[in-house]
Amino acid sequence: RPGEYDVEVPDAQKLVDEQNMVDDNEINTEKSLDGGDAGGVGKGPGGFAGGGISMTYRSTLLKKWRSAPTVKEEKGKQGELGKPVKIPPEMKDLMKEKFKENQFNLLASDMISLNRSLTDVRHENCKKKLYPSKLPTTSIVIVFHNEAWSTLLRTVWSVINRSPRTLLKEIILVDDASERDYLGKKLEDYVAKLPVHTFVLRTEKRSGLIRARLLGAEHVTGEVITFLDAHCECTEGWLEPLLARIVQNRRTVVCPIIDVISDESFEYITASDSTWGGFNWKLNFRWYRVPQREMERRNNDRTAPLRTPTMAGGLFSIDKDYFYEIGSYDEGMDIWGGENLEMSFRVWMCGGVLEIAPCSRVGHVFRKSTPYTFPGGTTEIVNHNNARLVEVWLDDWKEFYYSFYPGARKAVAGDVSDRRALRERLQCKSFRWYLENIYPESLMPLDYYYLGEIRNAETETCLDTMGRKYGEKIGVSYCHGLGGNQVFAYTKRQQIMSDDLCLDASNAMGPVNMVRCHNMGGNQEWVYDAEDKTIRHTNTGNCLQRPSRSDPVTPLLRPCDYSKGQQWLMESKFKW
Ligand code: LR7
Ligand code: MN
Repeated sequence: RPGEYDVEVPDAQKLVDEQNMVDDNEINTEKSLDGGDAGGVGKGPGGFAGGGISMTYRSTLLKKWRSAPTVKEEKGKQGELGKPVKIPPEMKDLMKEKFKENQFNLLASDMISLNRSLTDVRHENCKKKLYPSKLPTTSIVIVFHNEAWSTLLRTVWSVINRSPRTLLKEIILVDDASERDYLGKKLEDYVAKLPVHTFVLRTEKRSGLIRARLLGAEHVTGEVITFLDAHCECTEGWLEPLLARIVQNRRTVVCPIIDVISDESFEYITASDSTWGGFNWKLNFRWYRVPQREMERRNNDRTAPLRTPTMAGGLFSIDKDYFYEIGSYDEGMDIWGGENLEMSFRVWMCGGVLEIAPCSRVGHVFRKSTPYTFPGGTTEIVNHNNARLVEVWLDDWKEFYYSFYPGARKAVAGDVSDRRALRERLQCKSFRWYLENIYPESLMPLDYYYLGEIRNAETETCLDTMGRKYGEKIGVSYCHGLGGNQVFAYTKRQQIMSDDLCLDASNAMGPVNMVRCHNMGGNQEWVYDAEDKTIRHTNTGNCLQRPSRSDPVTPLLRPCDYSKGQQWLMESKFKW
């Protein structure tokens, strides 16, 4: 594929693989990692090519870091080997009560050892891999607000137990104005006794996870910063693959595969190794299947690092100096949300690489709702963060977000001039470049003719997804001019799409359904004729027509007759 991202970044892993046959613990390879880091991908800003970590750790031996699991099963304990906790029937009421505290099964979590054993969930080939015998040190930064004791400390213990001690500089806990006693002096006393230097920092007032992480980062003395959420469990061999990628190219921001710790049973459930990060029009982070082209780029090696368009946000390693060079975080973002996509776009657009290292696996407790408050309102805060994100990074594509949420247009992004100056200073590429080179599969189409409501000339009603789901019929309703379900893009690929849904017809007489866009034409190809205003379905040759009187909410597909009921206006009339 074209694009600068095909500049060679020789893969250390390949060298490592070649050595896999050798049974020695430490192997001198003449090839080593030298020349491996041609300054990363493309000519990044600041001319740091080969500097920093990559320079220091070049030309190094490879070794197999560890083989035996470091935590043994504790017989008779619940949750060992990552198994689900079974709550006795008489405790179900207590369980429900405690669930509310953190929006996960706290009772279950409290029953599990802080040192619980886990099975080695890695791909077999991961266990054999060799990594540079010298890796940079890392500091772990964990921010939290009102986290439960057992999940927080299990995160800490899993780091201590499963990271090579020589690589662990310190563990920094940042308390973001929690209101729970046990997170005060008790926590400080506890961590003071840990075998790895661990300390607690506190924000003066509730700052949100972004500013809390910035505070933690200021105190990092290791060469790499590794961020984790406060309810994670690191598994065997999680750290080496992350650090090794940074050695390879210091502009790599690298994430583990994030496995699932059940919020109900605390069972450790492995996640797919074939998903990567994307996002939708609403700017929600979402997992999607890795496309074939990326599988091929990796020679179908499921253990090879995966270039992902976006990251989930909570779990990643980054070279400390690079973290600041690339603009750390947007301090104007509050509480939660937006920073993950902001960093993803920034890293890619400004010369870095964002990866998932599939040999690194860390569990995370996924919750169905947030347990904590959003001072100022959840929607307001998330809209504010997203407004900052789109105003700085999305260029014209910010309209996709705003068209979905016209209300968000008013969300005060505040002053983003510093962030725009950063983008300028780093000479970052455009969002178009990102879509073309990094994320052609994006739901935000690269080229489109129209974005807005689609109104029938006769009935004056508008196409409307009616909030329906995959496979259901498209509807029409009173044109409210408020975006959301009445916003469609007419793309250069001749799709009529709303977020991930495309208008689709498999029969000449309909129905017209909303089906997940496949970008392959076929039943999802429509031609809009700006002259006669028809929307003609290519495969069947029929035209989209207003609903009949008997079913006034369902548009039809009928032979084209150029009547008024087959005329559709693509002229936005939004109330913003
Ligand atoms: O005001 C706050 N102050 C905090 O310190 C709010 C939160 N926090 C802490 C919180 O205690 C936790 O340790 O910040 C951490 C992340 O908050 P979560 O666990 O409520 O977030 P999440 O797991 O629901 O959300 C994901 O998206 C967030 C967007 O802002 C962050 O990037 C999270 O780190 C991120 N989590 C992950 O990437 C784990 C995998 C989830 C997925 C997909
Ligand atoms: Mn989390």
